[in-house]
Amino acid sequence: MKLSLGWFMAGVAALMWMGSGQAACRADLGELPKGFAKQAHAGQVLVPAGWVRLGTEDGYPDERPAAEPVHVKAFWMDRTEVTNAQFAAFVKATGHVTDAEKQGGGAVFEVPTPDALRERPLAWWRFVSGANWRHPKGPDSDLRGHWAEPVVLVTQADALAYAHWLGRDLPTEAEWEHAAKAGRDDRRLDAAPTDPRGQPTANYWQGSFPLNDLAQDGFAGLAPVGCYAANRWGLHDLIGNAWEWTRDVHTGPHQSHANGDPSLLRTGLAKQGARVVIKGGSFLCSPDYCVRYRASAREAQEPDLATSHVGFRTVSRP
Ligand SMILES: [Ca+2]
Repeated sequence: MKLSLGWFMAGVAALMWMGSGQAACRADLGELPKGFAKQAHAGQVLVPAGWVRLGTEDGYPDERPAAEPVHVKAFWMDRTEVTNAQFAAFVKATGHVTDAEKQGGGAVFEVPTPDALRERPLAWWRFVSGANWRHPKGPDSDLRGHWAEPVVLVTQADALAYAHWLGRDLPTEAEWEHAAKAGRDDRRLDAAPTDPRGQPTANYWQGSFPLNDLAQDGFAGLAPVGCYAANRWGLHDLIGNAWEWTRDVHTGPHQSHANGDPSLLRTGLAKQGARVVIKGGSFLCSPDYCVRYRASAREAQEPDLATSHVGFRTVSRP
């Protein structure tokens, strides 16, 4: 087999990266978790009950104020983001047709030209006809070699359909943030995820966004799940890689005294026009633009818009 120079250099970069002290990346083709779709908690770990202070004083306005700690009951959570292989098994079993397939496409990140960047805001996003979870960059792309990456181009409804198929749910924001903080309440939670030598410990964007992704973390774009060390509760990639859907409506900043709009909470899910909370940041979050590779960070997302940087993981409650 003839290998191009590009492939060779990519291999050298990957070896250097794996030799840098991070957990070696599982280079499998998307193995399903042991007992998948048969055992109740396949692929999950038990997140212990505990108290978590939601939000921070050091982040964006909608992360403030850091509230009084809330108690979260124990629950099971997927060890990693749901992969393309897992989602494919769901689609095969149920015939589920995703929203992006019904809508004819989704929002896809593309590195813009400098000219495009000058001509329109958010020039790095484009609605690509034919983009969906099977064809994440458009009709000419497919999942070969990407089965172990998080499924993306899925809406909140798609994510809930998958979760319900397994008898599970999406996490609430409090559950998600409790799992990501894992009992910590220190200022390092608000810093870019790096080891003491400054090496990235999650998949985000190093370099100047959106033109130059240096991929010092080993990946430009999505990484296979589980490439980076787990947190102290055994959970991988809560920070970075793909944003993750929660089931919570975004009602504004953490202000326990705010009146808000109670109707948003009617079903616990999105009403027409409401946005929902996504957590964790993605491979696109950079220190110079979207500093959301942090447990407290949150974003309000249209629940019915499929994009190439939002995936999910599921939870089970006892
Ligand atoms: Ca990266």
